[in-house]
Amino acid sequence: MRVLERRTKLSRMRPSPNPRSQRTEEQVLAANVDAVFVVAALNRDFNPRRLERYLAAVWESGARPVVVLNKADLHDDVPRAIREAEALSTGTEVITTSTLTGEGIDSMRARLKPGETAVLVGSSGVGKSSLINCLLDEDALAVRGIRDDGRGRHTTASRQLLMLPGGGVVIDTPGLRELTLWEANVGLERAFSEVDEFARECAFRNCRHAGEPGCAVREAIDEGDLPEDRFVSYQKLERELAFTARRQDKALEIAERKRWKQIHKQNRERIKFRGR
Ligand SMILES: Nc1nc2c(ncn2[C@@H]2O[C@H](COP(=O)(O)OP(=O)(O)OP(=O)(O)O)[C@@H](O)[C@H]2O)c(=O)[nH]1
Ligand SMILES: [Mg+2]
Ligand SMILES: [Zn+2]
Repeated sequence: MRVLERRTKLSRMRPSPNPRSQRTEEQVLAANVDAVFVVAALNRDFNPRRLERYLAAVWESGARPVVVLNKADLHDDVPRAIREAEALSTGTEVITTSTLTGEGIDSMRARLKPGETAVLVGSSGVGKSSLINCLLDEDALAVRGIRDDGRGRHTTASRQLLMLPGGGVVIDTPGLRELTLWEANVGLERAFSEVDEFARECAFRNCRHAGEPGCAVREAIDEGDLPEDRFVSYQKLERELAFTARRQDKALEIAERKRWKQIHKQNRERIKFRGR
């Protein structure tokens, strides 16, 4: 049997409880998965900017993203919610689910082929564990109690891997409070492919889209072809990535300096030893 190599890696910057002592470190959220279900809840907590951020990270990972809008039973205009989410999810499938009514569970199953692995990611309380229980058709995972308003609490404490009756594997993860991109050059381009397409039409190759003549991005915004907040969001993530990259370089530099100090120290000791 030939084992096909699967290499995907979903990462974020490791968050630190104390921002001042923040170490610049990668945290791998899932490795070698085929699909990532990005779960959001269709209630007041729905945050379009957060969804874009997740999608950039997933595209970068090499796995295919699927947007799952859960708690569809709580939304009074689901088609509109789908349209809005689709506008933020270029190239990504968007499905709606409800663990209460069972809506969309089959389409979620259909997104996972036998033998494939999928991970569910998203904020705490969006219903990741509840969705997996529905996929399994049994209450295998603990979910947050109805009476619990869940402020700041995480029900799932660690990753769990479960086999689906259909042959796939799903991984439940604890809810994420934040997702700072670690690296997402390809990811950002794919998650914002329409911005990228406009940018290709700019007169200058290194256009910053900040008022240069012949800027196709600005033109698209003025014409209403590109929502301004979508572009603002793209730029924000671009800046964030540049900032992280500088910190990564800095962290490398510090590690390198430490290494050289060590080498110099050893050399000095060797010289001292020889001198005796
Ligand atoms: N109305 C409604 N409530 C839901 C739905 N799915 C889940 N819930 C409720 O949402 C709450 C949170 O669900 P969980 O499955 O524990 O959420 P989670 O994403 O696993 O949360 P963490 O483990 O903390 O990351 C529970 O009270 C669920 O009963 C849904 O489709 N509709
Ligand atoms: Mg959970
Ligand atoms: Zn431009």
